[in-house]
Amino acid sequence: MTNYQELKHLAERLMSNNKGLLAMDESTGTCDKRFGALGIPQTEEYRRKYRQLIVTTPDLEESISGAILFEESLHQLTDDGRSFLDILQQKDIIPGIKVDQGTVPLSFFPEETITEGLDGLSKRMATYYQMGLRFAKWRAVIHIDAVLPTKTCIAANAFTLARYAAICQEAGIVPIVEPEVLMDGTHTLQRCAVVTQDVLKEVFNALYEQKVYLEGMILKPNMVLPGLHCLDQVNAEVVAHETISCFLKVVPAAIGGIAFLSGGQSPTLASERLNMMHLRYGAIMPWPLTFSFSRAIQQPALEIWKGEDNNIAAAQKALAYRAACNRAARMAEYNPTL
Ligand code: 5MM
Repeated sequence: MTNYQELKHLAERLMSNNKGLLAMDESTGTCDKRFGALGIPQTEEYRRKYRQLIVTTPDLEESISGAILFEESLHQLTDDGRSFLDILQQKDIIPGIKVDQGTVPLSFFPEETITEGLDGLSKRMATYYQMGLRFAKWRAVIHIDAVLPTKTCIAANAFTLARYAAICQEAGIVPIVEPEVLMDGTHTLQRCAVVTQDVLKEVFNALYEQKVYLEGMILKPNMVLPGLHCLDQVNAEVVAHETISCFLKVVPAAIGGIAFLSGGQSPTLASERLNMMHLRYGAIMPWPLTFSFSRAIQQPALEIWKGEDNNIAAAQKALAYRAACNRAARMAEYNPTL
């Protein structure tokens, strides 16, 4: 029987002490792209070395409550034979797992995608729970322009996200529900606000339909932003205002929390915008609000490391620093000059 209290408690732990989540769940293709751009060998051994660098970063646990892993990392060991899972647990960082199996074109809607991975998921969940994993993540990707996304795409992805979330909770695992409206494109901030609101409304309808326990789940959304190539860029005040206004309309107060993806924003912009949301709206937000960044925490460290052992310590400092910046942002204390 589903243990609702345990789910709620786990979600609270993930959101506690002003900490946030570290997404280190890049699939092999994504890792290859990021390594390739820096001349790092695109091999399993280098992915192991890199993730070893991350999990052994001193003081990471000061700012990070949970780490999202890619399946491959569940069985990887450090040079001295310790499992990544054990290291995270010893640091009191809750290990989680990306369980979706990536996106494919949505049939008859070639410009849009649907995320796969529901088949056999209940069985996989039981195994993950036994291994000590306590939360999971599933990402739906929503393309945006003047006409996209279609209603069909939103509905299909919302249904799939809700079905995944229900399967997680049945197994005692907290679902991170990630509907990502992409930042790529020339769309305006207002268009992103409309689409994000439509998507979230549909996602929460589907979650209700499938009886997902809101207190035992975390939403991982995009911030409301103008497209990367929109000529009309806006400051952090405007982003904070539009994002919080949008969420207040459609995100139930009952959920365990909100943890943003960074989506290709620079590390400093992502921190600055998170900071502004807390500074201006911290007193009225009904949900705990934090970060679940991958690139906005990892990118500076990856650029320092470049696959070289000599650079590990400096890369770890950069990683812990970006994580600490985001914890500060959650307290409205981020200052980019620190
Ligand atoms: C949007 O991507 C998620 C958050 O990362 P950013 O903060 O960099 O936007 C991230 O967790 C993503 O879901 C994983 O890296 C897995 O992505 P792929 O594309 O490899 O499945």
